[in-house]
Amino acid sequence: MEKAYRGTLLEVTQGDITQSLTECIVNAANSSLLGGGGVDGAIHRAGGRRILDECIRIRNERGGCPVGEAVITTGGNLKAKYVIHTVGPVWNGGTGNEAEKLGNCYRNTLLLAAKNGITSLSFPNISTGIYGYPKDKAAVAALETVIDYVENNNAVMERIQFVCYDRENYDIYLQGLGALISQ
Ligand code: AR6
Repeated sequence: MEKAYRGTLLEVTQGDITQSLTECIVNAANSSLLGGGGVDGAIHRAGGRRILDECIRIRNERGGCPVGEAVITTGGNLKAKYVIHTVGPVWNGGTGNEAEKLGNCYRNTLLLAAKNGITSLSFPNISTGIYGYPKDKAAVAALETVIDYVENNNAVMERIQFVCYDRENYDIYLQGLGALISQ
């Protein structure tokens, strides 16, 4: 599904984000920036050593990446030229400002992308795997934040893709994007 909105093409797809053809893909990392399982593991495996080397350099300079913030590296061997690594919140029943923290991931990623002249990027469904964030609630935070960014930064991004790995997230995003943009 794709929808043009305020000069940006918003897309929902299902698949493996390491295969995305956007200029940048987003990683659901952890604060150590040293890799892990899930989409983080897949990106480091497909992107190779250069991504980890840059992550280690950033970690040495600023001690990792706090929840809600974002850092940028090369895309290494990926088709994407860049990877933006952001750290989602661990779901704690909704008692730890998780929605705000998750929104910060999407907002800070878009701000960092724009600062680097990136015009197309792909997001995974941050925090909805190992970090246990309920998929429907995570999609609301993601979509509302991205749409708010697009409304306030007309046509800065040409294309923003939501790459869903599982069918449940895919269906949630199809429904969510349709509902939010037809309003
Ligand atoms: N392409 C797109 N989406 C994927 C892929 C892929 N190749 N693989 C998994 N997903 P997760 P989190 C989806 O667990 O919850 C790591 O160890 C997955 O189905 O990757 O933010 C990090 O180092 C889910 O919907 O990230 C952290 O320690 C979504 O990506 C921790 O996990 C996010 O799931 C971060 O946990």
